[in-house]
Amino acid sequence: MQEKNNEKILVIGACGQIGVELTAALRAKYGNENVVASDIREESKLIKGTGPFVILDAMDAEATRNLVKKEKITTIYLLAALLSATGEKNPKLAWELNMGSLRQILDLCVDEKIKLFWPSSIAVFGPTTPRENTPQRTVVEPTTMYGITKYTGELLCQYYNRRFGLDVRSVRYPGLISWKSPPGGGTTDYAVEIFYGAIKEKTYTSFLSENTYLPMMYMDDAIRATIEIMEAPAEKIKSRIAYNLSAISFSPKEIAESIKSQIPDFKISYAPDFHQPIADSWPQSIDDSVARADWGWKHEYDLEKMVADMLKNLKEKLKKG
Ligand code: AKB
Repeated sequence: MQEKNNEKILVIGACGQIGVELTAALRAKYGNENVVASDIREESKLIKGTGPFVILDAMDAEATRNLVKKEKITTIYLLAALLSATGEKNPKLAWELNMGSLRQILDLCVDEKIKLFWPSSIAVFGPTTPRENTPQRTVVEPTTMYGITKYTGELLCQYYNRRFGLDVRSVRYPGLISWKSPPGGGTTDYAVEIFYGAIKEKTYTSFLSENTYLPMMYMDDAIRATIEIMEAPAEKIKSRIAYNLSAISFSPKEIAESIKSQIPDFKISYAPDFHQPIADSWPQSIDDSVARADWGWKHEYDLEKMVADMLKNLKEKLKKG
């Protein structure tokens, strides 16, 4: 159901894995014309024709400011980023894009009194962090450039909130699993690729070893969490450092077994590569009790429910071609 209010939203990075689904969810809620989608890439066919779209480089402060003023934007979701695996291939660009976009948008949001969502990640944690049920507040020494940008970003967001009163909110996404739009450049991407392999070829070679446990979440839960934290009353957002967010934790072997229960002749093999040390530096599971207590976060999808939904929807999508 559409909500009547004066929200005018800008999604930056709207053609990425999260962006296309978040844009669609926000448009369904706030009205198509009230959600401006933007990306440096051409418009994704998944959102084409559903509302306004603008080509925008998230590092271009002047163009962003002009757009925000022209459209009278009240809320920004800044999703443009280089993820962990791509970030290790190009650490300089990861720093420039992830930090450059955030800095300019934080300043813009202060000037124009805009509310901001900026995603963090489990990548803020490192090998010295407790790996199981990682608490909200713990040792944070990331070893990837992506993780370094995410933790620096968290500190910046907290600084802008304390210093300038900016209403900026953030969560630490785990690996996100979705069928509508593919992920790009993450260490957790195997958990999406495996479904394509299972449906198309009944086989998949995992770039992570069989017992590599990582925190994961189905996209439906992630989108709901994003909108819920943004809609929560400000007094409930007690932490302006990103909230731990959790749903499922599994290994390649476990997800393969779950897929096998529906595709019995599916076979998985393992060829760990440069992604493995990144995964090994991250937590295996996350304690998100603070998000649950502060703004009522609750996940809906467990492994079985997620696998069933992925297989059903991805099979239909691939059939349509
Ligand atoms: C990645 O693997 O880089 C991302 C993340 C966990 O933030 N999916």
